[in-house]
Amino acid sequence: MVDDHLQAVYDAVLHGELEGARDHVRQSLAAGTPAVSLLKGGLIAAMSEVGRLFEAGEYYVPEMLVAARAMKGGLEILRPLLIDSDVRPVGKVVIGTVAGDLHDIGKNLVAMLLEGAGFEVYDLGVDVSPQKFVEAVEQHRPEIVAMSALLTTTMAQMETTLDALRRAEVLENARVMVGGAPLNQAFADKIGADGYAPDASQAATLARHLVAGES
Ligand code: B1M
Repeated sequence: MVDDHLQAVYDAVLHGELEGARDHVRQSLAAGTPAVSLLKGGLIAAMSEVGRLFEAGEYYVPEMLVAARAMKGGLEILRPLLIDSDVRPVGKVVIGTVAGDLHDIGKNLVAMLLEGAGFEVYDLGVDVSPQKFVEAVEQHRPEIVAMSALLTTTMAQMETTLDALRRAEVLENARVMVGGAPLNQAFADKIGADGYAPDASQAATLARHLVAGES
C-alpha cells in the first residue's frame, strides 16, 4: 500500500462501504493517484483479501456481496479512465460468465480493458447458457468469443459451450478465449480454446494477438 488514499479505497471495499469506495476513489484520483494503481493496489487487492477471509471462515456470502458492490462502485468511476475512446475498432467480442456462475467483476474488468484496446464488446452478463452464447455469436459475428468462470464447478461449462458453438458451426471466423481464477493454460488447451489469459490486461493483449492471427 503506497499512500493513504489507496489504503482508504482498500479499506472501503474490504468493509463493503459503497459510498466510501466511490468517495475515496474520486479523492484519490483528484490527489493524482493513477487509475491503474487504484485498480490493482486498491480494488483488486481488497477483493483478494475478501477471498482469503472467506476461505478462512471469517467472511460469509453477505460480506462478499457488499464488498463486490463496493468494488463495482469504484470500478465504474475508473471505467472512463481505463478506456481510451480514441482507439479505432479492431474487432468484436462476445463475452459472458458461463452457465451456473454469477461472478462478474473479473469479466466486467476484462470487458472494460477489451473496450480500452479498441474492441466493440457485447456483454451477455452472468449465468450465460451455451445456447445464449450461440445466439449471440450468430447475431453479432464476433472475431472473439470470451468466457469467464470463477468456480471449479462451472469450468466444465466452458467445454460444453465450446461444443455447442462448434456444433452450431458459428466459429469459422471467431476464436475462443477463456479466463478466470481457477483456470490455467493446460485447461484451456485441454478443452481446445484458442487462448487463455490470467488477468484482464493480458486478456486484452491476447485478444489483439488472436485477431491478428497470432496465437
Ligand atoms: Co464467490 N467464490 N461464490 N462470490 N467469490 C470465489 C470465486 C471463491 C474462490 C472464494 C473462496 O472460497 N476463496 C470460491 C470459489 C471456489 C472454487 O470453486 N474454486 C467462491 C464460492 C465458493 C462462491 C459460492 C459457491 C459461495 C456460496 O454461495 N457458498 C457462490 C457461488 C455463486 C455462483 O456463482 N453460482 C459465490 C458467490 C459470490 C458472490 C455473489 C457473493 C460474489 C460475486 C459478486 C459478483 O461477482 N458480482 C463473490 C465474490 C465477490 C467472490 C470473491 C471474493 C471475489 C471474486 C472477484 O470479484 N475477484 C472470490 C474469491 C477470490 O477471487 N479471491 C470468490 C476480483 C476480480 C477482479 O478477480 O474475478 O479473479 P477475478 O478476475 C480476474 C481473473 O480471474 C481474470 O481477470 C480478472 C481481472 O484481472 N479473468 C479473466 C476473469 N475472467 C476472465 C476471462 C478472460 C481472461 C481473464 O478471458 C475471457
